[in-house]
Amino acid sequence: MQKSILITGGAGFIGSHVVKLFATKYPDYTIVNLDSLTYAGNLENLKEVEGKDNYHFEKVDLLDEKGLEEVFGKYQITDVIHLAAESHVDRSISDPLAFVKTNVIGTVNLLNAAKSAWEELDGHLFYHVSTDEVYGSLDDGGFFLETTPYDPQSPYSASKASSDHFVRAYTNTYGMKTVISNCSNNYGPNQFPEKLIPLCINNIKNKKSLPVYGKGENVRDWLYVEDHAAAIDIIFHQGRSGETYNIGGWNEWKNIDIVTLLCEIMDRKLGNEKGTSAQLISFVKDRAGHDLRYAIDASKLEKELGWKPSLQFEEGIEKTVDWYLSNETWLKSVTSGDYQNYYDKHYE
Ligand code: NAD
Ligand code: TDX
Repeated sequence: MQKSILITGGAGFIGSHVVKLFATKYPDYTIVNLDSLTYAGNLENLKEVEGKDNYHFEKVDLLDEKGLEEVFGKYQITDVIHLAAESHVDRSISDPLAFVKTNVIGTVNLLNAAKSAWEELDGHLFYHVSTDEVYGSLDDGGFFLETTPYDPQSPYSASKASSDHFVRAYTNTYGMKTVISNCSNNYGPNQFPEKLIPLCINNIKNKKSLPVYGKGENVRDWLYVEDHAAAIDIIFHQGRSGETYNIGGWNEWKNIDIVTLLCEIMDRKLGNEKGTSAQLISFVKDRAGHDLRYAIDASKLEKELGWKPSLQFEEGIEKTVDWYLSNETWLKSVTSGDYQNYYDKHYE
């Protein structure tokens, strides 16, 4: 059967890299990007594939059951890669219900649309892209394994954990073929500047303070976004149905060390005197319920499917800074209007 893949959230950060990879690498596949274009969705992220014969965009909300059904019918969708979500932890703290709606109800709507469209469930795959945050916080050392019990701590991670459970329930109850991957923190081009790395790059550029939550001691495991997209490609094609795969970069950093590194890189690139940007660092009120440490053990994916991160962090972060510095129009457009309101309310 000719593949016609529905990629949800394809106008967002990670989704746009997945859409670009699939539409370019697999010209025989039909790629349908379904996205409601929230504040985080931006068709500018997809300029490279716009106009390609095998690429289509549908502006549909996951809460619109009829709209989902129509897209499945119109393109005879054979498989789903589901990335659309509300993705920012801080926003989930101020508006948890929005996360229940999109991440939980939206995912169940999508599972239902797939189940009704696929008369025979065999031969179709529903791939759910999830996060390491479902496992909770590693306060006493160790790594997250695929068998680590779920222990979500924020409204965001609780909503993602719930959606993972629904995906598994559709396999167990209805026999739908599904796969889930849980990835660590992504960074790279096109990330919305509410997240730590692009927020700091943008603020250094504009000589604004760099808000570090608490003491900056929290640890995250960072992966370049194209390496995540490459892992999704491998898991989509070779992953075993019903399985979970953890994706991570073996690359743990304390927040304060990342912010300091960004200051050093930006000083060099902007021709500033050493130490200029570090003066912008400001320790602010901690995030409520802030998870201390995430760290992924990605051995299963590496051993079973042969995936490996391709970029060292130092190289990836240079590429990322270069991208933001040379895409000023993109950065300006996403940081105007609503972003300013969000920023002022959240940080001032
Ligand atoms: P993002 O916020 O950049 O993009 C989300 C996209 O989903 C946007 O294009 C938005 O318009 C769309 N969307 C939101 N609500 C929708 C709705 N109701 N209907 C249709 N479209 C909707 O997110 P991201 O950082 O690219 O994350 C993508 C996925 O990967 C998410 O499921 C997230 O949980 C997961 N994830 C992200 C990271 C990370 O570090 N960013 C790490 C692991 C997993
Ligand atoms: O202004 C800030 N100051 C700060 O100290 C922001 C925005 C963040 N932080 C801290 C909080 C975290 O410890 O930096 C760390 C990274 O924060 P985010 O970029 O908001 O990412 P995080 O909360 O770790 O979640 C991300 O990784 C997992 C994504 O947003 C999720 O979608 C993904 O599932």
